[in-house]
Amino acid sequence: MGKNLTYKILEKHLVSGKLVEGEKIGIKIDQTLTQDATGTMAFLEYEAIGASKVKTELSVSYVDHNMMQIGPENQNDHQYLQSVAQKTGVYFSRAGNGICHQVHLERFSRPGRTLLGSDSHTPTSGGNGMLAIGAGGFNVALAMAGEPFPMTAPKVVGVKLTGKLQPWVAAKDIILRVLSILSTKGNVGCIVEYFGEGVSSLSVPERGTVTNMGAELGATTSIFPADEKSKAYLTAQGREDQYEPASADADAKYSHIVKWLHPEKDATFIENIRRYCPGAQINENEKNSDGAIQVEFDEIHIDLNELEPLAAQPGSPDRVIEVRKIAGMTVGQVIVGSCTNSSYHDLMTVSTALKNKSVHPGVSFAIAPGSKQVYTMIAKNGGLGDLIASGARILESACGPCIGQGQSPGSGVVSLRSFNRNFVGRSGTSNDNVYLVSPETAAAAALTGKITDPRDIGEYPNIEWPEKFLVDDSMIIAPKDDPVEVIRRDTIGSPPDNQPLPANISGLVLLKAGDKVTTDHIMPAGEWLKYRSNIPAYSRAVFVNVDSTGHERGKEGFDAGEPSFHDRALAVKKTGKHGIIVGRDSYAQGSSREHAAICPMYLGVKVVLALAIERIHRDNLVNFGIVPLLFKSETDYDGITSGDNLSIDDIRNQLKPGHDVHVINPITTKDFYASHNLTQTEIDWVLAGGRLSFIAASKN
Ligand code: MIC
Ligand code: SF4
Repeated sequence: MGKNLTYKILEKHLVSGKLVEGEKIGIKIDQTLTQDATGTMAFLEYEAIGASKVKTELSVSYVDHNMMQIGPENQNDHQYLQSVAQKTGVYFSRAGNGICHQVHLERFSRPGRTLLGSDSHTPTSGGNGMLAIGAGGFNVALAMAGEPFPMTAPKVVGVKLTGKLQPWVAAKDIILRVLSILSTKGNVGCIVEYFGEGVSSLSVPERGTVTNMGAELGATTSIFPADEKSKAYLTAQGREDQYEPASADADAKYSHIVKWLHPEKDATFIENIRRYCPGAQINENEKNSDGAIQVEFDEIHIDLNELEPLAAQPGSPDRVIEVRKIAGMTVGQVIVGSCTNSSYHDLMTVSTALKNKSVHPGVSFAIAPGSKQVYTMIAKNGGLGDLIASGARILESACGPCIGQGQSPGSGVVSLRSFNRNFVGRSGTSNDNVYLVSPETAAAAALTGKITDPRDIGEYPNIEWPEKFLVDDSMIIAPKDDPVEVIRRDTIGSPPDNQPLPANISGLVLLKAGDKVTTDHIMPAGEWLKYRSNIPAYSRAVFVNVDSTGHERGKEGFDAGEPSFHDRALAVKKTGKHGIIVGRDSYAQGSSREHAAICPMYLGVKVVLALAIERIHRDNLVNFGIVPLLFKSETDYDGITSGDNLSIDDIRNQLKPGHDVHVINPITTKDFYASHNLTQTEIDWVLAGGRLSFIAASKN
């Protein structure tokens, strides 16, 4: 039986374990990337474990998130990162050089290699045949120190592409279609692999858009083969010597996927599985205790000829709808940028569509090119001038509005963005209304002031890819061998510190949240982002926009009068009790930010209990000594109320691989068993109070 590309790359990088679906394995990491918002903590941790020069083939530290510089914090972080990169043998991409994923794809991605990045959109480089995985900063610090990356040998979801994208239909529409089938839930432990003749019509940056937003599926990563298109891309980047073909065998097998979906709540996903997965079985009679039915399929098939412009409606990237079905809605803001869609092709398509025309008077239209390379090229060829002439607001090459760093929309204003996430409030406006669309659909709305199917605005620009990109790496500083003094100013804190797990948990439920809590809910970015290198300061932001019953600020039921999570948690900590967070399905989806574990840890949280916890967050909890427990049924979740006391007696001995943990509510005397999927090694880390404490204890 032939092998898929994922398993071929894993096989070459396997350091420990058996390469069998579901088994725990360790893989060698060839490259790492960090960005400034997660990187300061990652480098503080790297220093704390006593590592010196990195052991990877290549590690790059980017500055792209914390760019506003209101107060001294951001530049203090930048200078710390630049100096520590020099000291540790890491390349440093300066502020202004572009968004980490776009720059990494352009300048460093290599087919067949592995990449670990402290950012959930690291899979962007999967567009160039890499196995590129997002992780918490501590895992990346360990990879820089030469440690293998622990993961579960994945299920591989095969997505077969046929045909060719039609005018005005874009790569963004491919990934939105995939999200409309797989949803953001239930894909933990999967890698999505694209194959089929339709792949060859897509350029590497287009593939990068698809693998980038694959992060929204909650999958480990997504990957395309490396082929003639990859060779042409690397040649145009002056890196033809780094090309190697990488693809699945012709008779490769993909995994059999089984999902549990709710017949009513998940009706659209079930319908799309029926439509796009040949031979799918919808086992209506196979119901679990929560009323979900079993859905099985082998491959997803998407005919690019038939694809049409799509949009993700506000709240979640999987609320996908055809653009024509929402056409006519008044739009107040349009932004093209972010690591998903800010390539040369994206910007030139928009610029050509807007050439000699004016942005609609009701629309605030902004662009943020993904890299200095893209920016310089559109500046030199006149594309930027056309955008300025049309009325576009020009932003710097950085994450910017994607993470609530400026351009927050007005209350309830419809904002169309070429980004990858539209969680409520992420834009910086609590009652925002953000739709995720392709740059093509964004351009159409910028012109008409309404959601518009781009196929209705006229001739398609058909931008040619350049034979040579403008290569100028002067903003990437190579590490030096000379001794370097690390610049550590007063706003830079210390790496997190924790105590061993107590003998008994005597806890209080600080928050009972519902489904799909994102890391943006746990640790908001926006105005708080500048505190990433200072845990006490940043911990004031934990769940700051959510009340104890999980209601979001700006939504009905939100109790603005109750003390903040931070204050409630510290009050509980003072009494000697432990904090517990309760979540439902898909807890902590989204970003890789390990602060969503570190700051709750700092506030005394010892246990997170949920129906399902997303992969990166689960690993972050373990790394920082918080026990990730799983409800075995919705009834147990339903039985808990915010403010409940929960005890776990003798937790240190109860935690054994494959053994359930007994949770007691001493007041209602309701008790239940919760499961976990920790290995013995992970249990040892949790018992020590996290990996930093574990490493420190093993040195003594
Ligand atoms: C995001 O898109 O949410 C971020 C900001 O890039 C995060 C990383 C972070 O929180 O710093 C991510 O995707 O991992
Ligand atoms: Fe930056 Fe947004 Fe991409 Fe995250 S998703 S790396 S914030 S552009």
